[in-house]
Amino acid sequence: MLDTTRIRRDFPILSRTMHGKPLVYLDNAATTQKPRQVIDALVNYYSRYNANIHRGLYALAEEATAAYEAVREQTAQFIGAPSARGVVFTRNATEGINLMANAWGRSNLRAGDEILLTEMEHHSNLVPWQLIASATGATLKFMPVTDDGRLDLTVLPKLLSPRTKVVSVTLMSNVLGTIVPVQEIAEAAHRYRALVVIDGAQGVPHLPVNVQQLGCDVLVFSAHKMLGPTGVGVVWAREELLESMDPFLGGGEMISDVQWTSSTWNEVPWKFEAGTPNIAGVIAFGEALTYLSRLGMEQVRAHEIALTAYALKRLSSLDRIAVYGPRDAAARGAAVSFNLEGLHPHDVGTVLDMEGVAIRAGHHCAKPLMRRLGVAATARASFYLYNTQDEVDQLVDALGVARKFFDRPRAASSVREKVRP
Ligand code: C6P
Repeated sequence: MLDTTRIRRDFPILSRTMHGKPLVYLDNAATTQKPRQVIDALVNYYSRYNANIHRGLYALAEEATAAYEAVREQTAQFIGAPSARGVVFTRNATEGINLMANAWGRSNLRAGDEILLTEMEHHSNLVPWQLIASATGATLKFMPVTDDGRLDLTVLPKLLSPRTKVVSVTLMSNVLGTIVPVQEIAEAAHRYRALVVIDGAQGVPHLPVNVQQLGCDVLVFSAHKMLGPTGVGVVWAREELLESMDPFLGGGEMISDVQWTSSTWNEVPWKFEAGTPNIAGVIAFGEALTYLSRLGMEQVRAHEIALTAYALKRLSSLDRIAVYGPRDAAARGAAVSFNLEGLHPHDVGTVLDMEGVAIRAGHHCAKPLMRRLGVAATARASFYLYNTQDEVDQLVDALGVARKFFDRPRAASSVREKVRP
């Protein structure tokens, strides 16, 4: 069991108040808070060994390079990758998927080929594929979502064919919380020799992940959703796959030699890291990985299952509420979307904010999924390792305040004017 009292002491922001109330931060699917170990690592880098990496021949630069490259090793270990040479640092998960869609898609997709996605993808795992499809003539197909928010795998055999060149799926939905059986999908896709890309932006921060067990070719995720700083993403890909791909971005560091009219490329993974990377961010991400590994991802997962089960029970007991996604906490992650009947989720979010509770309200960058669910937007509470049952109770109490507030017509219209002129 996680000792949340102790954990919370590591997160300075969690002792803040908002509008005079203790901050209840429940927007972890958007970004998580940072422990002081991560914040200290940023300060320490800039105050003690700030230098550009891979370039300088002096000790300071070597220190920075060693610290940066050590996090590549650590990242590989964290996801069970066979070697750090498959780990590429990007700005975020979005850039990672764009890297794959461009660097792999440009030379491997042509008219008549198919890209298979799911109906629960975030725009980041949809728009890059739309762009490369329109550039190459490939087409997009989608695995459907069931009414209870799972993937309908019964149609997978019909969707896969020799035309399927890439299957790119989320490991966990940022709206429904659904955990996708990517291992099963990867096995089926590989029978057709399709490339399997996993969007781990929500999955990697919350589940124990081993790329060799998942059987994927590529795993993409963001540091900022797992205690790390913003501006750091990871693409892990099989080394021979990276070797076979042309670069995505051109510039310094990614070359072996440059002539006036042509260039040759650096070895992987550096071939994909053009320009000065987020050195401080990557080094601080190492502290986030250390923090998570010290707690243990199995423990993090167990904590979130218990908290999600409690949240689902409390939310479902409210009147006039629709809760989306699987009801079984063991089949889902800790992002819980809901709507209070008759209330716009933005209004709910505004009243909750006044109560100190931070949630996200909107389409969650998953507009096609919103249409599939028949809604324009949802409210979403998403939990992490420092959240507690008390905070779930505060969320539910704040929802009660919102309900009461909007059930009084005059008060409701005045807040609506304030929040949505
Ligand atoms: N979802 C949310 O509030 P970036 O922005 O590149 O770090 O992550 C993109 C991304 C990709 N895939 C999934 C499944 C995601 O949930 C996200 C980010 C945030 O749900 C911000 S929109």
